Amino acid sequence: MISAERMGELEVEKHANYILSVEKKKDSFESVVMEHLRINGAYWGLTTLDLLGKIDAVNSEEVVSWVMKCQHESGGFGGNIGHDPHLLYTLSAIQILALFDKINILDAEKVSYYIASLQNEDGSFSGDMWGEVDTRFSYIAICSLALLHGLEKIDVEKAVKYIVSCKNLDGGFGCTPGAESHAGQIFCCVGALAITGFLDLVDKDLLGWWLCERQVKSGGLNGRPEKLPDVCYSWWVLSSLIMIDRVHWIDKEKLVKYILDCQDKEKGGISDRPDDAVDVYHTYFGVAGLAHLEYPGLKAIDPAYALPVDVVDRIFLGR
Ligand code: GRG
Repeated sequence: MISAERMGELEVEKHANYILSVEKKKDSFESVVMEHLRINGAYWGLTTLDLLGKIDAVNSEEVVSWVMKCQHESGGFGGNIGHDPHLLYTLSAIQILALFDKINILDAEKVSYYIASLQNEDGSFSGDMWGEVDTRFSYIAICSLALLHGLEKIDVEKAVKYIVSCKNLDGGFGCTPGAESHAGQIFCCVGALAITGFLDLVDKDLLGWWLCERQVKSGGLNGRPEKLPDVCYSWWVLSSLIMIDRVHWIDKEKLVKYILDCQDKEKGGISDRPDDAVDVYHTYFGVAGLAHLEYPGLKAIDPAYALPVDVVDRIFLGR
């Protein structure tokens, strides 16, 4: 493990205060643009606080009661109270409840039925009733149902076949068959295959090579060839590399430095690239990336479920 002194300082207190302040400033630019996906923002912010050891600063009863108000009669969740349900928001709702050990207040049958109803004949998943298909939704359905112990509600074999049909010659995966490989979609496909126990369908050396080539001179990672680095890929790329056992193929020390360079050292928060404006999304994936890099003092995070390891253990091992 690399010592904190050699790596530079993570501004733990400032990042925690930044996350808590975004929630309080309801009229701020960030709060307003996040209004429709508030539940995603809450998952990013709360998971960050948990990784930093600061989740006790939050009133969990208030959060849980708000999350439950975002549930639609179909069983799915909207991004905010009164908004239409979508798989994107349903996973965040389940993850937030998991953080507070409150999954049991859900009617798991109802939520699982909503998710299963979005599986298509070819095994793919639509995000909601309007039908857009994307491997993001395959991951979300599989991850959500696994957390609810309800994977038997879908045709897992067909779901896996569809994901494999999105695999490209470079070893990566895209959002639909034939679509360009992208680190975000690779995370989704590898995560879904990890959760269902089909990682043997990944060409680990070929994909590992493509993923470690995402590291650029500054130490940061991009999401596909010729693109700019972005802190969020510290999550999408590193999680994928960990799941296929190839994380030692990147320069960890340089990536830690890149993430730390993206901090707002005065006001807290992390941005996509050094000196850009911070937001909750990049703060989460920066901190989660550092957790994957074993930065001292952070909780470990599970690369497939995107939840702290102790939360995942509580769900699957009952401890
Ligand atoms: C629980 C962690 C978690 C995820 C839920 C929504 C989801 C499942 C996964 C999203 C995966 C994804 C597609 C991530 C990429 C996001 C991103 C930065 C897209 C930007 O794409 P471009 O083309 O950017 O604008 P580049 O970097 O290619 O220039």
